[in-house]
Amino acid sequence: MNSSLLRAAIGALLLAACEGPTSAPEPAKPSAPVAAAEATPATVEATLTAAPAVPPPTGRTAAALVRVDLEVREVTKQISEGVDYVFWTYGGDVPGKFIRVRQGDTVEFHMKNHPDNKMPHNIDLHAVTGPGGGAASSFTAPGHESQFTFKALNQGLFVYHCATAPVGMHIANGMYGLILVEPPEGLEPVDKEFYLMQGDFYTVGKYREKGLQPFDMQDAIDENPTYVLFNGSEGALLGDNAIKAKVGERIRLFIGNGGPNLVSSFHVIGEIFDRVYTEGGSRFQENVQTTLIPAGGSAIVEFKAEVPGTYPIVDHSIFRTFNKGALAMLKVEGDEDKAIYSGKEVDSVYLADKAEAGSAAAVTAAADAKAAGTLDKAAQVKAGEALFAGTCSTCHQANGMGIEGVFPPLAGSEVATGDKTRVISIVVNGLTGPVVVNGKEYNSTMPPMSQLNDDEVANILTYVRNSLGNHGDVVSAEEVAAVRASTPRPPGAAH
Ligand code: HEC
Ligand SMILES: [Cu+2]
Repeated sequence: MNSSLLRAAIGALLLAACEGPTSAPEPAKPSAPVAAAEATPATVEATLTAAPAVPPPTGRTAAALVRVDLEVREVTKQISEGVDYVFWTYGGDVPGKFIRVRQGDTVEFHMKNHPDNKMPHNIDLHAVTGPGGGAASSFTAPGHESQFTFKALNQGLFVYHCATAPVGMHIANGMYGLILVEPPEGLEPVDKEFYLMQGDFYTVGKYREKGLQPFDMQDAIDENPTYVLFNGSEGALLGDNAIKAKVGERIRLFIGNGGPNLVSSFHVIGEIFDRVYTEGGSRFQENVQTTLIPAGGSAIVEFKAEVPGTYPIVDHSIFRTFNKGALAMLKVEGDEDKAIYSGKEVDSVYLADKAEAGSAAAVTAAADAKAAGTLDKAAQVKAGEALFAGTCSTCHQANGMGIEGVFPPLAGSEVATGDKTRVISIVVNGLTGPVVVNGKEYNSTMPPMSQLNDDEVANILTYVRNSLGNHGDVVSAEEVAAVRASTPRPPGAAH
């Protein structure tokens, strides 16, 4: 089954359902006597949405009794292309369902723990005033349901999360979400609202190492994540899943940080936040570039889309974006405004290997074929081409011709097509000093590319040896692993 396709389809459906302009709270109907409504508040079922969709405004001017039904599911899903992880979720996805209520509402909370689950779970909502935020009252064994009630005393954007021991592990597996308590008068209407939540993940395998990856407790204790992600999967908000808006629209992002460990330096490349409700509170700061979101905290950011283009959404602790997956995209469509921006697209600089549409699919196809034992040269070349575009092409150029006197060509290069061990070693360990390529001398430095995993190096080199005018053989991940194990990395290189 193609889970990313399914995901995209579900995302599109949800988005379509909630994309309309949000409306101001409707005035109370004259036929509803206010005094009576206060005595016995109306009972309403909360509309819950999966990210990036946000439920519509409550539209109410009086308190209500709001029923929330949330089911915990332990599910195996994709964390990165070709990489699976067992997530523990509120409602089937990471982050959990978005809950929207109004200040003064009484919330009747029902939590189910699906019978197929293995673990007990509970919920601590930061919007609750009371011991444990509901944690003790909501402790639920698999196949059971529990219920508790709280009054939403304070307005704001609050995180909720599991607080069952080991707490860090439950959160690291994706057990968090957001609950918005609207002010009595509602939030100012905007054109688009989206739900994003950052989290850090810890796997036994390296970043993008394929297959089902177990949780790594030691890395979690050391606060050394393998992945830092928006909405629980690398690519959850990339390509076709990007959030979308039109020029002129006002956009509101509800952003949470589930942690468990890292604080987020939340930033949208190419935008300035007109308003930030820092830490999800009721006051806003204006004209902000980057806002800090604590683990177990949130922010509401608002801005207007003035110029069309693709806007990368990142954690500006930037290695997390390029090497751990903390990247989402906002696509803005509409007319250029050359007075604000000249119009030259610079997306590829920031999007690296995500710039090429469909590139990830080729990498997954190769990973699937490898797992099935049917990997062939053609699949490796395809995957390698996509990966080459995101790493090697910066210097050796997309056509592999290099730049004379600076970066040697890989096309027609004897080194690139020669001894396998040597060329693998150049990629994982780098190269410094004079080399002669196609009769021209180069004397520079290529940094080690050892952050790439064995599959990635194998596919890139198979591509290099079989295209760009070269005709050669296949390089396997096992051959890369052998060279990695038997050669020393220069100081400072990734392991
Ligand atoms: C930051 C720029 C840069 C990047 C990125 C880069 N290289 Fe290089 N590469 C160089 C330079 C510079 C040299 C020549 C080094 C010297 O003068 O000793 C080189 C040399 C080489 C050589 C040996 C010379 C030849 O052309 O046969 C190979 C093979 C090679 N690179 C492959 C790759 C591959 C594959 C990647 C992507 C995984 C890559 N390089 C990424 C800059 C880069
Ligand atoms: Cu839990």
